[in-house]
Amino acid sequence: MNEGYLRIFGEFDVNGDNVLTREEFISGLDKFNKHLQLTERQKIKLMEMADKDGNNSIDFQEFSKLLNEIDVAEEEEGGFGGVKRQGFLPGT
Ligand SMILES: [Ca+2]
Ligand SMILES: [Ca+2]
Repeated sequence: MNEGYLRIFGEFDVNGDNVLTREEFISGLDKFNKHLQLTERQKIKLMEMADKDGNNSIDFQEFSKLLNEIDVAEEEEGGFGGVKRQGFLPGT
């Protein structure tokens, strides 16, 4: 269990039911968007990346997988390279 991821998940999960709806995910991203500068399209793409089983909601398992993928993608693409450094993800 990654406590840092759990903390971020909690920030996204406004109503505390341990599942992120599409709305919670998108508005969660918006909270950090001043750093990330994601377009609407990128946000939807992230949502689709995160939602592995395609049920339009994101549970913690899916969420932490997404964060792992972002970690991995950091070096390859550089697109989310600033995510961790700018405080979106806590230091591990
Ligand atoms: Ca929720
Ligand atoms: Ca899902």
